[in-house]
Amino acid sequence: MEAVILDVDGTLADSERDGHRVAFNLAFEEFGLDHRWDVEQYGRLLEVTGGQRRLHAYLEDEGMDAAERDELVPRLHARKTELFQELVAEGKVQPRPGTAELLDRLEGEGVRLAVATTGSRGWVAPLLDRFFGLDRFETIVAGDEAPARKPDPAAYVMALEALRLPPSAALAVEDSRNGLLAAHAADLACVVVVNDYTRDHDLEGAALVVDDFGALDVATLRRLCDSGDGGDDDDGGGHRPPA
Ligand code: XBP
Ligand code: MG
Repeated sequence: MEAVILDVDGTLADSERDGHRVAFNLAFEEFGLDHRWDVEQYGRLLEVTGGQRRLHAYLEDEGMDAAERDELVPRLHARKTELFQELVAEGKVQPRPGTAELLDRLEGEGVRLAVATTGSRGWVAPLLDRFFGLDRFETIVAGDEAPARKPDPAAYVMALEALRLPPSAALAVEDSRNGLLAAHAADLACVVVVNDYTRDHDLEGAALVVDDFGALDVATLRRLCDSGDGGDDDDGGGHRPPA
């Protein structure tokens, strides 16, 4: 294992319930809209990755036509991104326990670090810099750069290209089914660290599912990455979920 590629929302950062969800609600309020996403409803809305896509899906369900959504969503989402950054700066969003320690241990053993997230670069870079220091990630692929969002593999494929590594030399760390599917579609083995929103997801095919980062050490990650056969799908082995 030469590199670990980490997801952000729900994985490196406990960012959804008290971060993005609150930022969306504050943006709705500022725009004079009476929508409010409660914790349980937001868990369902997370099935749609990407904040703008999530807003489009929700507002379409609420009966807003495409023309009005096309005008509103970019503005609403841009403000939401600013509000989310303010929440991060106020300490309302924290790294998940054990993440900084794991990154230290990985670096200590010469493992290269990268990020592949659906989130917007506008908040991704400042959050990673605040929590971990930006320069420790050799490459960061955010939702803006990837042509498609998870479960599409684009972010992971781009991260592997930037690392100049085959999927067999890297391991993905995710929190959700969409993230696991994206990693597998990029032929990466994937460890899932679940959270309250993703504990009940179908995580079939994950190399390992754990409740927190305390259960992860470099030797375990190395074993899980190196146990695959390069993801050769023909024999049904490797990193892809069982057929
Ligand atoms: C999670 C997402 C993101 C965040 C909101 O991304 O789907 O859309 O919910 O961020 P990941 P934006 O788990 O891949 O990090 O509003 O910037 O999209
Ligand atoms: Mg995630």
